[in-house]
Amino acid sequence: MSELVPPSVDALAGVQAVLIVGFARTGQAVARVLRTRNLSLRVLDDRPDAAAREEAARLGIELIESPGPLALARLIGDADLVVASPGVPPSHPALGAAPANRLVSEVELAARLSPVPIIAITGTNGKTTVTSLVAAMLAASGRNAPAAGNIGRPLIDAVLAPGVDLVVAEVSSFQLLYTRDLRPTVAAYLNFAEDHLDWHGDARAYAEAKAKIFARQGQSDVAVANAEDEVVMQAARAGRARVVTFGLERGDFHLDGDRLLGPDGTAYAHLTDLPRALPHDVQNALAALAIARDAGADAAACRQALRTTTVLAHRVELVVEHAGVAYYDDSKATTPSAVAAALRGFAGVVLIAGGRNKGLDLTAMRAAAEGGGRRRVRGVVAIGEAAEEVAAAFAGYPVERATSMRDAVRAARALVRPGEVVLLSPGCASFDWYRSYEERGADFARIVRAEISGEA
Ligand code: UMA
Repeated sequence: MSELVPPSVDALAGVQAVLIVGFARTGQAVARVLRTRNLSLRVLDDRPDAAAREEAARLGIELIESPGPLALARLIGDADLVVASPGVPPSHPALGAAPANRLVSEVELAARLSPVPIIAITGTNGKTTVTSLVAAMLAASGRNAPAAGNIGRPLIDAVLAPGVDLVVAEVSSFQLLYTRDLRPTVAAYLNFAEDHLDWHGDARAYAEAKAKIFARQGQSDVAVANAEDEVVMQAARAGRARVVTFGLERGDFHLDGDRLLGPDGTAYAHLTDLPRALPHDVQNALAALAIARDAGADAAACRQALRTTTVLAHRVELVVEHAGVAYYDDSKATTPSAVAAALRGFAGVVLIAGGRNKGLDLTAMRAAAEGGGRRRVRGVVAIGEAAEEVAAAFAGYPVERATSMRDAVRAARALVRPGEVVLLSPGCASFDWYRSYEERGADFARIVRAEISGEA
């Protein structure tokens, strides 16, 4: 186990005026914390909703909406610190204008203010699952270790909550970009595939942001890395922390036959003990074990958590089985690499894919569908703004186009045969048709159930 040392740089030395950019969940949590510290606070939001306006009024903070260039220059000039919400892109004029040494993400601010150690978990896929599993393993070991960050609760809220021993933070590339002093006691980088190119600009910028998770670690810290992912391993080796690896075939934590083993030969589970054992489920379990053990969880607690945690919603979640066909909601898969991870678990799939492409190469979905010399996809239903790109990626396959989720489900049901699965795994964001991937998945599940019961 690594030494648990809290980061202790005082973020607020010399800071009098703070500008918060983005005033939703994150910005509001930052404001509530900073308001107690006698600072001059302002918030900027281009499209505040009613709740944001109300909260600004309640806190007595000036909310500036879509300032013009002159007003923006003045706002930035007046601020000693600019705190960026994760969803505000680097191309935003406020972030472009802020001097680099005064610009921080909320995760950076939380790390600087944190009195407790932070376990940080990043990667393109599996972050939320691994974060929840690690938090469950630590909780079962008697530690007060809430999950926070990209998983939903702003990190700044969790690190300053009373009675907390340590925090398990899911961190996205958005949250890592403007970090400098973040030094997780245990940092994990699960895997790398292209994502969010519309936000970061290119794959290199995205990879550089992710690699920051290890950059400030010292020798007493632990870097947990995927032994089977070269981008991840390079980032881990470039840091100073002790590297602990995981992987299906190789790594300190690995799969041996049907057993999940630790570096000293400790067996944590058989595949049949896991609630579901698709290849990516096993990778996630091995990663969680590596992280939790190095953060101080007991072996028995880890075993218990592995057996009892449930599959998170919209992640290859079984909706229903009917007439020999299983319907899965994998709406959380917003990248081709996440689609690939889901496809590896199945043989005959009718895939519903598409939505709003995040600037990614969708042909990667086809490569995954044909990986290992097996044709995993038998038919495709292309949806949303990216329907034509999906159809092009799967040229030569039976492809139907659908202009609503109901049409998509009907088209998939017409294509699928008994023994196969219908998998909603879009490889794209949901924002063309929905407000969130959750809404998309829920709509899919509702329509599937309605169509089936209509037939029964
Ligand atoms: N805004 C602007 N100008 C812009 C963009 C946004 O003013 O150009 C304003 C919006 O009007 C809005 C606010 O910024 O009022 C939204 O900020 P935000 O997008 O950072 O939303 P939060 O509610 O603060 O949620 C963020 C994360 N959202 C994103 O990264 C997009 C949440 O992750 C996270 O849980 C939360 O902080 C806690 O700190 C969500 C997410 O979708 C789950 N993450 C992405 C993913 O998982 O793929 C990375």
